[in-house]
Amino acid sequence: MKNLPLDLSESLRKRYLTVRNNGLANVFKVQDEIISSIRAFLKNEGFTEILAPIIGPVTDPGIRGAKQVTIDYYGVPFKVMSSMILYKQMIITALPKVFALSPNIRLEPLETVKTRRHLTEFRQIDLEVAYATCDEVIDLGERMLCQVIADVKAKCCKELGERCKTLTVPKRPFKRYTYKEALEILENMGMKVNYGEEIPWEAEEALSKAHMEPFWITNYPATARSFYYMESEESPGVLKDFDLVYPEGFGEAISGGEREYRYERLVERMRRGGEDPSQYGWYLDMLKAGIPPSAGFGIGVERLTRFICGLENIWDAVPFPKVAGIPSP
Ligand code: ASN
Repeated sequence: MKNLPLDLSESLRKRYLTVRNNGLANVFKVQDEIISSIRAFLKNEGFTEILAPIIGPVTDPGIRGAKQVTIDYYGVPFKVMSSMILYKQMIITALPKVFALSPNIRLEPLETVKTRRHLTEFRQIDLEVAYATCDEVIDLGERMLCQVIADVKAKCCKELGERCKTLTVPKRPFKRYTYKEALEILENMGMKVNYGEEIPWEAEEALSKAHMEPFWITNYPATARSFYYMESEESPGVLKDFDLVYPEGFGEAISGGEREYRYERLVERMRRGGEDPSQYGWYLDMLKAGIPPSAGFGIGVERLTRFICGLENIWDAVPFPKVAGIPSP
């Protein structure tokens, strides 16, 4: 890991000066095209864009060591959304294909500054499809990423500069590894990860560096992920879920999967994962009332921008960056 610039805190706190750097204006123009391209792609696929929630009684607990933010909502503790996953399961009862540009807050541990790909305030394009399988949304994710890269190359080559030459539209289908296979590759690279744990950031970055095209890691163990991913019937303890990892060291792009939608199974998963079901009032009431199965994913907008623009640091992929521990505007 390279050393961070000593003046990172200073330069983020003085964003009103550093935001004028020429390079950043180009990044934000590319970002504008990325968002337009995704919207056009998803509308063409029959998706409806909805407005994302910002606060609510509960939010996504599966945020890898980050802390949730709680606010006082008229005497009731409310969470600021860490992801809108629970709400996606609600809205697909009304609309079968939805997406939102969803703002999320996660108070990441201080050491995430060093990964150069963590922000405490970020946005994801979060989508969900009723009755879909993992394979279907994986296929959608591949086509979406290829379309966005093609559109950006066609429309923003000037803003991309040198990166326009090295950025290529990936070949489909992307490579797929199971979590177990990813652990074997890592072991051969001299990085041991114990089965059942989340793949640490450094290991994921090393795996990403060893690839020149994006690739999927599927079927994480239930112990590493949250209760809302569907467990495989054939291999209990293994999830029907996936991450997409960018190549060239850029790391995680997408997380998603098929959802557990059956009340009893979900409560059992919560208990196994150490979650207190009584904290999930409306969500469990909704499952009791009945919702359809679904699958979906979220793709981080700033990370996609970082990858497409070939940026070293995620804080250059957002106008008003919030990085762990730095109280910037
Ligand atoms: N957006 C992800 C999903 O759809 C969840 C997350 O952000 N943790 O599964």
